[in-house]
Formats: sequence, C-alpha cells, structure tokens
Amino acid sequence: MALLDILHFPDQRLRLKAQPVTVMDEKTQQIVANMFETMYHFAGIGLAAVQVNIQKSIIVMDLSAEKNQPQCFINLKILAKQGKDKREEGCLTVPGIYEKVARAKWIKIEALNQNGQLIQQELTGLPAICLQHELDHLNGKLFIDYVSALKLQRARAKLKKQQAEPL
Ligand code: K1U
Ligand code: ZN
Repeated sequence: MALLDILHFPDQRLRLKAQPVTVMDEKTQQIVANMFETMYHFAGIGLAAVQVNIQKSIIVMDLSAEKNQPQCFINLKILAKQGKDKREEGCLTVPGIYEKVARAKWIKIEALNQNGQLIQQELTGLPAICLQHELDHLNGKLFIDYVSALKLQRARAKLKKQQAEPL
C-alpha cells in the first residue's frame, strides 16, 4: 500500500471531472487500498479519487469511531434526494476551513462496492452529507464553492497564511 499526495485548494486539478470505472482490475483495487490508507492517515471520514489526482469515479468512506467500517463507492449515482440538512463540513483539500453547507437530507444511491457488486442504499445524517461532498469532488466541485464570496476570501487568506507558516 502507499500513501497518496492530497491536492490542496486552489490546485486546478481539483476541478477535473472523474471518469467512470470500467474494469474492476488489480489496478483499481490498488487505488482503493491506497485511498483508504491515505484517508485514515489524514484522519478523514471520506476521500474522493480526484483529491489524490486520480480522475476515476472512486470514493472511500469510514464513519466509525474505531475506523473499522471501510466503505467503497465506485461509479456512485444519486437516484433520489429529499429535504435539506445544513451541517458544518471540512475537507482534506481545504485544511483548517469549516463551513456550513446545505445539502439533501435523504439520498438514495447506487454504486459498485469494492468487489464490483451493485449496491443500493438509503442514507441520512453524516453519511448522506459526506457522500454528497465526495460526489461533488468527482465533479470538480468544492464545498467552499457554496459559501459566500466574503467567507471564501477569508478562507483563501487563512489558507495562504497557513501555507506560508513553517511546519
Ligand atoms: O476532504 C474530504 O472530502 C474528506 C472530508 C469529508 C467530510 C467531512 C465532513 C463533512 C462532509 C465531508 C473530511 O473527512 S474532513 C475531516 C473530518 O473528519 C471532519 C470534518 C468536519 C466534520 C466531520 C468530520
Ligand atoms: Zn473534501
């Protein structure tokens, strides 16, 4: 397994769109394994392939406190959505910035799991929010695109300061 480099805002590669996975081969399995390692290493609850400069429709997620419930979503589609939920979100590509974003409260999704099996799930709460956030990454969209220009300006300034500070 290998730790992958996470792209950071405003890297324009974060704006690229993912392509569907057509074969569940060893290379795909390797990408999934590396994405899980990277997500756990950086203490994220989700990660989309575009964040690690891989333009494939792959999402990994683990919302358990023990970090022992890995879930993988390949070629994820939202089949239906309802309601509104506004929660604070973070993002490994926009470190240190937390903003409330309005998203659908309930979603019905379809995807392939890590074994290539078709799954359908109905989700609410943080799993629903996280998957919508990750699906946005696969479409080149970031959570900060939803916040006001003023908040975005503050976020950019904060990020610039963080990036200039020595480790
Ligand atoms: O960068 C990412 O896509 C991962 C991101 C997922 C996410 C978190 C919260 C709401 C929506 C999507 C993270 O894991 S950020 C770090 C984190 O663990 C976290 C941050 C805020 C709330 C809950 C968790
Ligand atoms: Zn993110």
